[in-house]
Amino acid sequence: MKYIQQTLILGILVTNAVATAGAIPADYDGDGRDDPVVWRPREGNWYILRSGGVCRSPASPFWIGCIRQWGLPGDVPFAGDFSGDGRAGYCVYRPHEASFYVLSSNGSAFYRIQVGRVGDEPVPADYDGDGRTDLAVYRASENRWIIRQTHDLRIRNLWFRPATNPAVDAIFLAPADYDNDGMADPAFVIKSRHSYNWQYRSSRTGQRQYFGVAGDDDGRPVTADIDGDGRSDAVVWDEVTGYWTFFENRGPGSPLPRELQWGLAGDRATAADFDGDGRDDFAVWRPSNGTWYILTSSGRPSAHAVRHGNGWAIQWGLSGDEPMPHQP
Ligand SMILES: [Ca+2]
Ligand SMILES: [Ca+2]
Ligand SMILES: [Ca+2]
Ligand SMILES: [Ca+2]
Repeated sequence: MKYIQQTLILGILVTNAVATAGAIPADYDGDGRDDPVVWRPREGNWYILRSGGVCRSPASPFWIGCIRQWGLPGDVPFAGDFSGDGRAGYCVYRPHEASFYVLSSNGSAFYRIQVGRVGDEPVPADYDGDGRTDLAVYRASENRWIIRQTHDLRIRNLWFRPATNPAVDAIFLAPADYDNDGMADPAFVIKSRHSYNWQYRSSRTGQRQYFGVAGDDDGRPVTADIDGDGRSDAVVWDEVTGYWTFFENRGPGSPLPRELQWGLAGDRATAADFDGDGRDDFAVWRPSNGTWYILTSSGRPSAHAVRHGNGWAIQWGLSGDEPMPHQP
């Protein structure tokens, strides 16, 4: 019996190491590969296309995937690992209550927690680096990040504002781990005059750091670690041309930005590690046909998918759904 328990513990550790490789926890069935998910606002249902594992409570089998109800119309769904077991759980933010509703992946914990006040913006991520997603909001009027740390259940306030210029077109909130210390860093993406400038507050040094890419006017940032080095990278998807522009954030000596085309106007872009090789894969979800188009970094197929150009396609979802992981 002792031997079996040790094996199980090792199994969990291995799963953790793989499942947390992507920038956002999104492996619901715990097989080390992230799972395409759509959230249906009118039902509050999560539809999980499980990549290999089984549907474990609190989710139930649904066709080739799993289903779980969590949330109401008007909520904003977030992926995250709330129990630290390497499996993604269920979280929605309800703006008019300034509250998060969380259901952990094993169903053992469900709770509502208010963080900040109405008008704040939700920015959940693992800021204290304990492997569990911390509920957090950003209050723009005070440049304040309000973080409920999971390791001690205390509120931590951080002041970090975007450094802007008069030409700024848009500011996106983009917390992720950019310096590879295991702790998410408060971050913004500043869009101005064909450039996308990432600015983050390093959790290692407390200093503001910058990197970015050039791009067209119709871009949206995507949170992704595309080379799997533990540092989130600069990724922009152009909503008109379907071009991805990406820069591997490796500090001094980083390679030049590159681009490739994947997706069409009207698609929704996201990224996760669908093939489980530790690198996030570019993906678009097409509302008109509910189909995921996934360009896996290994070239191997994502679960249940059929060949589509250089990548893979799988129908999962209906028009009006929200593809997950949620992006800035
Ligand atoms: Ca999976
Ligand atoms: Ca945490
Ligand atoms: Ca960090
Ligand atoms: Ca991958």
